Amino acid sequence: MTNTTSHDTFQAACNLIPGGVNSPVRAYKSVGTEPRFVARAKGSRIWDIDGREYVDFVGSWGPMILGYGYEPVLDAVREQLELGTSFGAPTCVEVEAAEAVVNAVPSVEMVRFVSSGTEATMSAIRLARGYTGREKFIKFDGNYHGHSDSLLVAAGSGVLTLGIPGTPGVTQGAAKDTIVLPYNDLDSVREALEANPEQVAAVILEPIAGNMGVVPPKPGFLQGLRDLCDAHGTVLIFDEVITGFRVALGGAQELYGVTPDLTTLGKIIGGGFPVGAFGGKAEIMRHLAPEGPVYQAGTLSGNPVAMVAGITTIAALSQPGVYEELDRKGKKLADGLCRAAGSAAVHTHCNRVGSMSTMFFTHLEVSNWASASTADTDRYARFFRGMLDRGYWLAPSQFEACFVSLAHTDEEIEAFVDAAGEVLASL
Ligand code: KE4
Repeated sequence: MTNTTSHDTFQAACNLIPGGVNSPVRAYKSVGTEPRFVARAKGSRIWDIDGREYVDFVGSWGPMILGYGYEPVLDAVREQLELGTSFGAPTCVEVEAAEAVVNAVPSVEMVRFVSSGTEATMSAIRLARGYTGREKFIKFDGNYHGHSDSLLVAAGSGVLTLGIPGTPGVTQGAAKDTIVLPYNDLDSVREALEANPEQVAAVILEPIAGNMGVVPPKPGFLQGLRDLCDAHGTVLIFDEVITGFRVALGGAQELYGVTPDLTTLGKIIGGGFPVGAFGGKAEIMRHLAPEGPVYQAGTLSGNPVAMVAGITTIAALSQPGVYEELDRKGKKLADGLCRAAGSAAVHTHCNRVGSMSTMFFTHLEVSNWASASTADTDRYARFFRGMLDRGYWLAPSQFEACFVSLAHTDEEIEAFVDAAGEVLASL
């Protein structure tokens, strides 16, 4: 591989990898420019192969909450590498990682590790179906739970109609049991459960949405779902792949005081290595093979390198004051951005929870997909390109979160806000 520029490498990549990337959002299609290829990262900074330096607010889509190359994580990984990278057999570090998750996340009495968030949510849905003997489940428009077939489903014509395939390759059969409802709309959930008595295995949601941009739950929404699921014998699943260990050590369920039956995790618990997990009530989890009849498996599940990275990351996040500091920095960034947009007379709406936030280019309050989708994505693309040129690495989509890490300094956040003010004024 002799290419030295992002442009040349991208051209070569496009001949070898579909779209030149291994995950679509990385191709920068929605922001109208070519992707920058990363050389390295450290702390809050990331460098591309062209030698350009950026302050990063993507954090590998969430995992890098401590900053890149956090030394204790690197030390733990180096030690494990010498012992072995994968055995396909049980190891003590998997038990230690399970204990760390059980101790931190209120709903989790038992946990199973997998290798991605997609595997975690796919498995949690199967487990809920096996546990209840029911086939339908409810998800919400604008929530993303990875790319398993039954979750790649678009809303049907009416809120009570079953889902339709969200992409070619997903069959009607795979989509027919998925009900897609508006986020933050408790009445639609009540209607769907009453219209499908004793048929709905689960309700799955992002307790704080991150995949339509950041959209917090409306007051009462999460508790309302808890009450409805209790009344209907439906399993409540919080997909905390983003929010787990992000907004609190115990995730959104700790922050809002609502406990689901199952929780899916990923990103942060792998400390940058491929990992996912699903856990919850022991009574439900014990239905999983080999203890119970619901099959689920994985060659690299509980990979020891990912486990030690996760254990070390969770230990660092367990220190006193960590989430207060993340919240302070997240507030500094989001408030600064909103002030800058106001000064530039650009209509935006900012949503934030802790160190995750999104500035939507719309004048509407954003509380679901219908309002999020009114955002001016062309204007976001121009903002993105302006910030990239000024050395700021943002999510290449309006409908993602901006993440602050413990490594970001106040000075970096202030400089970011100043640069944003310049770009916003030029839009
Ligand atoms: P993975 O299979 O990508 O590890 O996780 C899927 C997933 C599940 N649940 C939630 C709430 C998620 O946010 C994700 C994946 N997040 C996206 C970014 N929002 C990953 C980035 C990408 O697709 O490249």
